[in-house]
Amino acid sequence: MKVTAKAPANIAFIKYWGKRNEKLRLPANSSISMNLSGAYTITSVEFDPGFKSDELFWGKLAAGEQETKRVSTQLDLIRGIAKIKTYAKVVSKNNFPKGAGIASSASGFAALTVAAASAASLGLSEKKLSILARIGSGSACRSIPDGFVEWRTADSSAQSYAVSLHPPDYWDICDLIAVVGESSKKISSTEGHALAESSPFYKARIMGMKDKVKEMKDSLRKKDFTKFGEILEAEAVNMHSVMMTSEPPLYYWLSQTLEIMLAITEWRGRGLEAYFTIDAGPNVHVICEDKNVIKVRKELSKIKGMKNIIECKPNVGARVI
Ligand code: 2P0
Repeated sequence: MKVTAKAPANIAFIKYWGKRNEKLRLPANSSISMNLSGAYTITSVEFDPGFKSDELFWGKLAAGEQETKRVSTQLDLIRGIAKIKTYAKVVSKNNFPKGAGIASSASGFAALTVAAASAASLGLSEKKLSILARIGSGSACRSIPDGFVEWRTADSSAQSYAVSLHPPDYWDICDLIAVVGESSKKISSTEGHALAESSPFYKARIMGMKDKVKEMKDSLRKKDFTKFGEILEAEAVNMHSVMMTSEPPLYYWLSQTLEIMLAITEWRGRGLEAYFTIDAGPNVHVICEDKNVIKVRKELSKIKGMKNIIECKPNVGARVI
């Protein structure tokens, strides 16, 4: 049976960086994110008794051995639950650059999990799908539920999954992704997570996380955009401080990244309210209220080296299409 699913990338407001269990991808702390309308993966999975092995394609292009192996491991989880041994052909497409810090593994593993579970005729709950997606790639569990999402940390796999805090139409905010670098990162997020503990700042980061998650949830509940933005920026810089001080250090920013961060601060000084956050890459997610999208876009397009601006509204989670 062949099934196609679509899953959004998500932007973390409170980040996942560091794991308490690497194999199960149990995060060191809870995280909060928003699913994105403008950045998604569409994946089809076809199980066929005639196939001799799992095959993965990026559109028409056959994927490399390592990527195919990671996808096969995820399919094994689904096959284990469905009690089948059938191999699959997987065809996946993103509408945005892969591996450049725009959460392609999140949308990718969420779409793969939903498509494969459905193709194997498993009627799994959102919770179960989120747990399975998490084992494929941590941040993928947040691309399963709708809208604004919390992924809870826990000691056991069965307790660590993502839930929707608010639906997509809850808040009229927008994420303008300022794309300044499109090349794949040299050190994967999985490798990066493993380095987090080597930073002298990591312990302090984790100690403050519970309060920060609570404050972020409060600001969402109150729709307090200023408070939300302050927490958002401080959190992004906090995570990147850990990245830059790990051994070896991870520098994800380009000169344009800092240029945009400084520009946003300057806009606020003259009354245009927007805030930044940055994942494991050089691209800057600029969050503003809908009423300011046109102005923010105009300011962003003045910045040299801007390759693309991807406009994203809050979105639903992964779905069979
Ligand atoms: C996040 N990132 O919360 C953080 C912010 C990047 C920076 O989750 O090893 O690809 O597959 O579980 O999910 C990127 O890490 O790592 C990530 P794995 P993942 O969105």
